[in-house]
Amino acid sequence: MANANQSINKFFASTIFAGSFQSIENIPEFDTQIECCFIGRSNVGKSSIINSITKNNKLAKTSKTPGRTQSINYFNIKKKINVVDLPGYGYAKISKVLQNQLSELIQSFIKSRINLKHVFVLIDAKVGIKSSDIDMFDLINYSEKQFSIVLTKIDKCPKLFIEKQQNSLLSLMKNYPNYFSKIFFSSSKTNQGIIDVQKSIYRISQEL
Ligand SMILES: Nc1nc2c(ncn2[C@@H]2O[C@H](COP(=O)(O)OP(=O)(O)OP(=O)(O)O)[C@@H](O)[C@H]2O)c(=O)[nH]1
Ligand SMILES: [Mg+2]
Repeated sequence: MANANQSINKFFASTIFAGSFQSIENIPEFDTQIECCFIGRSNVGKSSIINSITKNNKLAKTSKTPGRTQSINYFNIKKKINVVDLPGYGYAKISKVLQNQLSELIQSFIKSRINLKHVFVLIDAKVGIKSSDIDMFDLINYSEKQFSIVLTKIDKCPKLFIEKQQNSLLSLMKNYPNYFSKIFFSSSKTNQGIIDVQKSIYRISQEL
């Protein structure tokens, strides 16, 4: 087991930044075709989880202030898979125009990326599900993409509370029987659950 985890860490340690794009049209044709992405409300920990899975705190830019990531950021792992960090949705403090622009960008990304194999939807364990998350589940479902949920920042919540969140999410996921795969539990602070997300991405990278 320790060896398996070591080789997983080695795989992720070779992640490189592959570009930042303001629009879908600007994304080049990469040699690496397979991709997966992290989406979620602003400040949920999308950029942080990229740094945690790659064990490189300088890779993705994180911030205490919501609305940090405003472009589409590509990270390439061993020419096998691209992992994509997207802007957050549902952040009320930026202008309505920018909110709509970012939301359009996320939506068109999910709809149009043919080789997008898996969408990880991040939900802050303490905050739970919001209507903007449900809009995203509907969009992913409509776009016929496989997805998982990652409950983030579990270091901030008691175990029982996390179990409650899990149960209500599982009940909601009955609406998405074809595309929902599973729930992950993670903390970028303590590294809990990060190995499970790594293994999942590794598996996706090996799919033909
Ligand atoms: N306690 C705790 N804090 C976290 C965790 N993950 C992220 N944070 C903090 O949450 C804040 C937001 O993290 P980001 O990774 O920038 O969030 P994001 O989803 O990329 O945010 P946007 O790019 O603005 O949409 C930062 O202050 C992080 O340090 C976690 O697992 N536990
Ligand atoms: Mg970010």
